[in-house]
Amino acid sequence: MRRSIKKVAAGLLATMMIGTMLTGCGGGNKKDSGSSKKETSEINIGFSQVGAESDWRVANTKSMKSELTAKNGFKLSFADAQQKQENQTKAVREFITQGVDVIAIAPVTETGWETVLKEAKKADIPVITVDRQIKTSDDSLITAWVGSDFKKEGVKAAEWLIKEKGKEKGDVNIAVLQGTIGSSAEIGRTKGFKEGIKDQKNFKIIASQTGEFTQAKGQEVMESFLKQNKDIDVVVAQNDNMAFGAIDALKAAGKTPGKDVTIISFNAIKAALKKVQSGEINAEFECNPLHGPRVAELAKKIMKGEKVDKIQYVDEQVFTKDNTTKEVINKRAY
Ligand code: GYE
Repeated sequence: MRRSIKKVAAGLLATMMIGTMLTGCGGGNKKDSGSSKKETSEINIGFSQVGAESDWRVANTKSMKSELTAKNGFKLSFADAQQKQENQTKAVREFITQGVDVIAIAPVTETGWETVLKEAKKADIPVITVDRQIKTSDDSLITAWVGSDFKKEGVKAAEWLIKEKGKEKGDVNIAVLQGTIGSSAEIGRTKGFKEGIKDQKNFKIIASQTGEFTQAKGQEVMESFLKQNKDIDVVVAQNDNMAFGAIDALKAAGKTPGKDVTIISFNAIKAALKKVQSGEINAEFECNPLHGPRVAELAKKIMKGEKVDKIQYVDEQVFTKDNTTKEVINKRAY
């Protein structure tokens, strides 16, 4: 599709310039400029995914793969970075060499992207970020982003805990299982939660360490927390798989998760909602992984030269025992 765009681009330059002058919306991307595109040809899209570290991630990959299909007008090149940003940089460079039309990135970390994104811009390839965000000094390096407001999720978790335990007389000891350090999901959830509890003098974060968003590491870190601190009142797991690992560690230490220790988690995948219903997890802060349809729509619009919203947040809920009914669980797609 790119070659055909380049051919028509020169002829349309004058029209585009007039259009831009009239509407005043040039945008950082050349494909925002309103040139007509061949709607029938396939869109080559390269997607650099974080890895397969959690059930959330697996659901996210499934959603992307099931939308970016030949039937929907896409040719997908998929690259699994195995949680390593250097693999993502390599993948993006390969996509540039291949001459894809659009690059989608679910970034491991927020920073470290400047050079390779400049290379994509130079090659005139729009970049959509998915799920986590990227920090750049130049806004035009990213055409659009779709994902969750991680800081808001952290704030909501703090508000819930204040309602639950804010009036307790003694200290409330909190242990945090952080996600991948430097990922926007970890940064936002950590920041939001800390800010949310800052005026709550009896809330004490007594331990905080990364469990890399995986169940095995979540369990391992929880075991070491329990060795160091006997009186943990609350566990904040920044994703469900780490919460599952923490639950196993607590049980092995003779504690009843959800009763002896309050468990807060993020994502709200089906298996976690079942644990909310059974009482092992007390509160779930939803994070929707089903970004495939939005990314497909964005890519199509960008290729048609339509203007797109730069930032798209998805709506999210809080689940506790009261609203986690059988129907809610059965309806859950991930
Ligand atoms: O919570 C976790 C995954 O970036 C929102 O990454 C995502 C997080 C999600 O591994 O399960």
